[in-house]
Amino acid sequence: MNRRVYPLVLRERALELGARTLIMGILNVTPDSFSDGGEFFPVERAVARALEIEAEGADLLDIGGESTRPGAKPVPLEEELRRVLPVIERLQGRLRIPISVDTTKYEVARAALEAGVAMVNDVSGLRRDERLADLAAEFGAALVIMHSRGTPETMQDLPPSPNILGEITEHFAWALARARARGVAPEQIVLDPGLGFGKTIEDNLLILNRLDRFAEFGRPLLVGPSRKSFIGHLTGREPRERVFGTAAAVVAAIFRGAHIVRVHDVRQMRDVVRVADAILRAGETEASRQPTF
Ligand code: HH2
Repeated sequence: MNRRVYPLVLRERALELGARTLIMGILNVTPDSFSDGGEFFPVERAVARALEIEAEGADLLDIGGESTRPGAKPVPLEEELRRVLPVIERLQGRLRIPISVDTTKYEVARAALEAGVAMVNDVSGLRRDERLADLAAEFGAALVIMHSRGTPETMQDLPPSPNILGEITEHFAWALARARARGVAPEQIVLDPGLGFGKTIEDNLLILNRLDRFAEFGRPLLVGPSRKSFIGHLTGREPRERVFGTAAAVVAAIFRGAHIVRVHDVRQMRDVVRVADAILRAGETEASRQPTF
């Protein structure tokens, strides 16, 4: 399979997505995240982990202050700001890789952009507040539009979707139109089917298996399988023990066209991605050697 190459604009930078898989390293500055809860909560530890994530080979750093694990309670605005802003501010000028803020709140996204982040990762995919698109347009920042069923608080109580791929496709079409209407250029947008967000185990597996169908939107794809519960279900392992399961999902995603993988275990996934990318490229070279008739 040939992965399509796209430019991605992140404020003053432009990245070429698709020639190799980019790694987005996760930094959860929360006391209750599902897989690394509390570990990086104090500011100093969060900053140290951010620098380590870059050193381990991440291409992007995603900082979040609100846990989105199933059943998580929403975090008040002031608290979310108190968690993420000092970390973003302390990282200015200390990281070479672009920073993304994982938030659904307008005020948090604005403050993070003013502090220098280059990307807004909206797990509500503009459903919570379309003004996140206005911010992406105003700052020229990249915008991740993710699909979620319900909110983290409610998503496990929803009945399963009768057609998860159709539901995601419909959401992408809607959100892309909303983003365009609010002045966001296509080159600023990344799409993410939102593994684990109100999806059944079978849904998550199907999304990975059919990821290539979302190529129809002509935008790069981000996938976040890292340590998620469908991997726990298949392996019987606790979140921190899901590194090999995550690796399998990362390779599958790459072979179905993922441009960015969002992971906790950056050091390990760097090797996984390198090998998978090399195999993918070998396939492409082989295809280009075929005689044409
Ligand atoms: N998953 C989580 C959070 N943010 N953003 C994108 N774009 N895609 C994802 O799949 C995604 C995301 C949930 O994982 P994690 O950050 O590890 O946990 P928590 O939300 O509990 O902090």
